Amino acid sequence: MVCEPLAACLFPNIPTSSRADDGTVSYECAPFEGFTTIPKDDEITWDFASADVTPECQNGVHDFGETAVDCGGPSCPPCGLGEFCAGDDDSCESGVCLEGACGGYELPLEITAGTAEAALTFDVNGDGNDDLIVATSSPPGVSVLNGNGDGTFTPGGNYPTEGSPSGLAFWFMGTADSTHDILVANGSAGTVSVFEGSTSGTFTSAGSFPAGGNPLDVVVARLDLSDPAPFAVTINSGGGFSTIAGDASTLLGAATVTDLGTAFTGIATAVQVAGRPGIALAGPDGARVLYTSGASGLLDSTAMLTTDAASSIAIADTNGDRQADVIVGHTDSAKVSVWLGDGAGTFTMGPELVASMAPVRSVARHGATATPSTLALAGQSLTIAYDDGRSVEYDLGHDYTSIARTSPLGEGDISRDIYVVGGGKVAVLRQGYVR
Ligand SMILES: [Ca+2]
Ligand SMILES: [Ca+2]
Ligand SMILES: [Ca+2]
Repeated sequence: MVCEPLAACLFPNIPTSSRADDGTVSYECAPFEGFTTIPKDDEITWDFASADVTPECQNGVHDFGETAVDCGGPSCPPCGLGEFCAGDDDSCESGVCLEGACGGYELPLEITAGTAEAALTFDVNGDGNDDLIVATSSPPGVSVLNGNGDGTFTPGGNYPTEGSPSGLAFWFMGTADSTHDILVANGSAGTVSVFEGSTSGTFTSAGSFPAGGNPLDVVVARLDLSDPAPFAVTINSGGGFSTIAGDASTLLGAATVTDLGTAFTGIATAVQVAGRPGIALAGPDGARVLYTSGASGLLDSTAMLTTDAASSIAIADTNGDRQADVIVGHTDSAKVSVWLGDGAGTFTMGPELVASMAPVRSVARHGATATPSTLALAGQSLTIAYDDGRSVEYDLGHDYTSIARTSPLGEGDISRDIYVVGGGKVAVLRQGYVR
């Protein structure tokens, strides 16, 4: 096989012809070379002199029309999750071939991360690789893990906080530089910490502010249409939620507590109703959207979505009509419900996605792939429900509690990979072979 001078090697570098009768295997580029964008101009034929095997499904050789070694193709058993499938659904046990991999992702890669409770992911140091910001409960603080680009991470900085950190958010409207600042919900300490990012990937504490309760999670929202200043919004373990006004660089310290008589467990932001901002809340009484009806009122209108007990909530436009929809994870059943917004405050029930047999713990939207999907974490599995109707379930082997936020606006992931966190671990599901 001659690699044309202007053609880059493809990844994975699979053989371009099946094993010939004389025991040779031809590759597009040198085997084991891996991905490169450098053009090749030499014909390379690797001679496996001792290779005297009959093409078949179980010979350890990629032959016989298989899509990966000993699986896929017209004659061999389908391939497992994460194996190469060449765009052929029928070559996958899961029935889903996306981005070149069965299921669309490689098998989950587990990272032990102290007492990790929550995580954000973005490229904090600008090297092009996702990094992880992990909230740890013991000792209370935030740890940075710098991604190496291959699913592994190198420890970065550690930044102490207080209490029992359990939620993280991007403070995306923070300082005027292009770095991402972060907020930490410090649980039992009753505070929210602010950390200012830098282009080198380090953070500086910008103070700790009373939350008006013990915050489980925090989001950042621009709530007042007449004022661009952001607010931190927390859900509190004792019930209700708090809003803390901020300015261009940090929080201002005065929390306003709203007690709706229920203890919310999930919060999401960036709902727009009639062009006005809002938040979405999930709890044992169901899921609702709170939004601002007037130019200057704060969250004075409510749209109830469902009274079924809900654990988690996410916001994204799931049907492409440019109106925010709400994704709800349920606790009494293993379902995920989608509520389609009309942009004027009415949400109608859309598709229902069954996640697994266990209560749903966390939902998220993942939009950074060719086929967008809705993610649901339930029991020890992550279900990826693609918009084209296909879905696939990954066994994670651990009770993860949440899907890491990757988008400052909370409008669906901007990272190609998927991160789940909880109980001292982080797992990375790396996107298939399109890299
Ligand atoms: Ca084979
Ligand atoms: Ca990075
Ligand atoms: Ca929509």
